Amino acid sequence: MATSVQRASQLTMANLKGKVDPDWCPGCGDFGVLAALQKALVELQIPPHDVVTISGIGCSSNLPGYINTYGMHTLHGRALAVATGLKLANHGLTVIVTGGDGDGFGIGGNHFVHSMRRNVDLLYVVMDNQIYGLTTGQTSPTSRVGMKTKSMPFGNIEAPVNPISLALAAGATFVARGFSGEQKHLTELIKQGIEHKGFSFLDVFSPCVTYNHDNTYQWFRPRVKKLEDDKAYEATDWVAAMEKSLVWGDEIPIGKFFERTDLPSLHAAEPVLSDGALVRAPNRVPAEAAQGFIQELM
Ligand SMILES: Cc1ncc(C[n+]2csc(CCOP(=O)(O)OP(=O)(O)O)c2C)c(N)n1
Ligand code: SF4
Ligand SMILES: [Mg+2]
Repeated sequence: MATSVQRASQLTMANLKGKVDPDWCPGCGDFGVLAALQKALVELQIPPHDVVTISGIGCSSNLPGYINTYGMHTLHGRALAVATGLKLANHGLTVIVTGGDGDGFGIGGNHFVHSMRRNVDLLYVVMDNQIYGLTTGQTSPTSRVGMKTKSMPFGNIEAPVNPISLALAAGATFVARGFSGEQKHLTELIKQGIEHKGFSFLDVFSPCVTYNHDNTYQWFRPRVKKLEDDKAYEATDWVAAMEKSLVWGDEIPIGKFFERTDLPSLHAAEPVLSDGALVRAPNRVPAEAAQGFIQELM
């Protein structure tokens, strides 16, 4: 039985509450993602000072302000680049990147592909609402063909990105899909993604109740089917995962599509980091030279 001292040091949901409350629209799917992320950190008992939450720009990208961890709200589409630098500087930290479909698959598409190819050890959670929410309802890279938005009032004419197929093709070593309306399931996927050593990609259906009237909770609920309920499905089979990633319609799979654990993450493959985290390494630049650099940048 835990003593009162042990209990006091236990991480709780209250410890992870941010200094400001979310200003998301009532009913926004992002509330469910934030709650699942906090729950996952509590269940894994990872202290807030060991976690950094990094985002780009968008409604979803406001998340780091609403959780009590270290955090950075960076530029539109640039969160993964910042997160890669951070992980290489201090690989002891748990790095979680959050953002939207526009942020991650549009303007940030290049970083998305290359971070997966490099197997950077972080969890990337995309709150995929198939629309640009923050900028009040334009077509995004995951909007369905025919969807009418402010930027395409006669209907979207562009084929959407399939984030799961793209992640598999780019070499992500953990690929999953969740739904904000399936809290327990989502929490489990986040936990697995955090614990995976390498790039974990988690695409989450997170309905925008204000601007996307096509892909609503009511639309998703009868369609989402958990991969875990299919006992024959093996998440170690890349070809099977690729086939599953193409399933979309009356049935939409959620859950873990794929995981492999045989590849080193970027920091583990980097010989310079084999002696420990860069931030703890002795400074190899002579003091005078360092002063020179600092002066130049001032
Ligand atoms: C370089 C740059 N281009 C465009 C914008 C405008 N902008 C801000 S958020 C956003 C899209 C947001 O959509 P998404 O990433 O899907 O996030 P959501 O708001 O839906 O959560 C855009 C185009 C910007 N802030 N910076
Ligand atoms: S506009 Fe959409 S994505 Fe943004 S907070 Fe409102 S419901 Fe959420
Ligand atoms: Mg969006």
